[in-house]
Amino acid sequence: MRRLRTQVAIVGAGPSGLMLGHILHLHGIDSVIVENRSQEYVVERVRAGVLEQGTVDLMRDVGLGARLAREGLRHSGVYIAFNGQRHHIDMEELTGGRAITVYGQNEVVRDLIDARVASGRPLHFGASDVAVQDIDRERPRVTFRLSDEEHEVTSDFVAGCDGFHGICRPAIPPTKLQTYQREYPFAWLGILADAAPSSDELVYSLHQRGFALFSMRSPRVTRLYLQCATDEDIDEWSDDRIWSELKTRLRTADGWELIEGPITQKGVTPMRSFVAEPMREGRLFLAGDAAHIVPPTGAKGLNLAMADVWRLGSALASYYKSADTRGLDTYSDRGIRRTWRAQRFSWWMTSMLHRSDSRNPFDYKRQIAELDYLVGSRAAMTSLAENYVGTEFD
Ligand code: RFL
Ligand code: PHB
Repeated sequence: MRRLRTQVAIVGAGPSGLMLGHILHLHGIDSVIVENRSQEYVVERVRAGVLEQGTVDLMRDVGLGARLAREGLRHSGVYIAFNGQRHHIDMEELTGGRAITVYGQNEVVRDLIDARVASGRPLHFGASDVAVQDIDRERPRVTFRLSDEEHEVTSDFVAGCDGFHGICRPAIPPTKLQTYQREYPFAWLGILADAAPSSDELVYSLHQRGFALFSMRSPRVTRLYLQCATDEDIDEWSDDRIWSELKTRLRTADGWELIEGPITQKGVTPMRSFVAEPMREGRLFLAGDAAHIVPPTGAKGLNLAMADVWRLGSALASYYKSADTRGLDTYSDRGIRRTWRAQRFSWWMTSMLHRSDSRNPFDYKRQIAELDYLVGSRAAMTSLAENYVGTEFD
């Protein structure tokens, strides 16, 4: 058995665990990061692509803004399409200068792993049997197995950054945790294609046949999504069928057309809303997807995770600097408030843009009326823009 001592034991090397480790490092606080997957898996996993202004600012403030500034694609607006028309929402103008940046979650993770390696602090991939113990005691522990050797990390605090299917949230006794959730009767089929983006900004579209989203990763790579069934069999979607469906759902009367290219990745993503309250039990703090899941239509998941670890990192820094526990004591309440704001927005975007009951045309007509109001009202567009670019981290 190898015994290690650290200040903060971090479970999970996704964006939240890695960013927390980096913030702590900048404050001279020691941490051990334990991840059950391989480094390659964590880096290659295709996920989010839209960074809020607050996330971009955080990357810059922690010294990781250079590649993001060079390679990230700043978008000052977004398109909403319905009834064959595309409507532009100028988010930058409506929010007094805020915007989003397209930069793959893979790239964020790559930058964070490079920074961790450069710091020389421990980061263990491929751990098995990860478990947390004694979260209500002075010295909580994380145990795991690495290359057949047992490890035990004794810490002051444990950060549960291990995503929705992790082991930290279930370590909290069910009597102390309240959960709220909602499943949606549809999913997303997502693809990556080696094709130049045919629009300079994202296009969210509601079509009679369902939702479609045009996004991108770089000047050479397009990312696209289609609403599909929750039990959709990806093998029934040939590349031709995917392109044909995307073209049908995204075509608009202004002549805008998709540029096709070889599909390099495809997958089906379920949609759910989930909140666990509180985000803290004893010396265990939950952050990111371990505490909450939003449907991807609002592009909020990664950004919520970043807001969590920004708060947690600052709270731990105050604690170690001056024994000030106020940040730790308010961590959960502040996070829950932000989470419900993001839930509300993500639910609203999702329900406005997806077809949930194709047999009854009432909802579709109502959704079209809502979209029509949205693109015709500066107040409504401002509300969307403020939420989409994200409020300041608080
Ligand atoms: P992650 O990324 O799930 O990382 C958790 C890490 O913990 C590891 N882990 C364990 N480690 C040790 N022991 C265990 N027992 C463990 N169990 C799990 C996992 O292997 C993993 O490495 O959570 P984190 O760090 O909180 O980050 C959250 C984000 O990944 C997530 O919210 C976003 O990807 C959501 N999301 C989007 N968010 C946005 O802000 N903008 C977007 O445009 C956006 N698009 C998306 C998305 C998520 C998607 N999918 C696939 C769910 C698009 C999609 C399709
Ligand atoms: C993406 O590019 O992957 C993406 C963009 C916007 C969303 C969700 C995902 O709302």
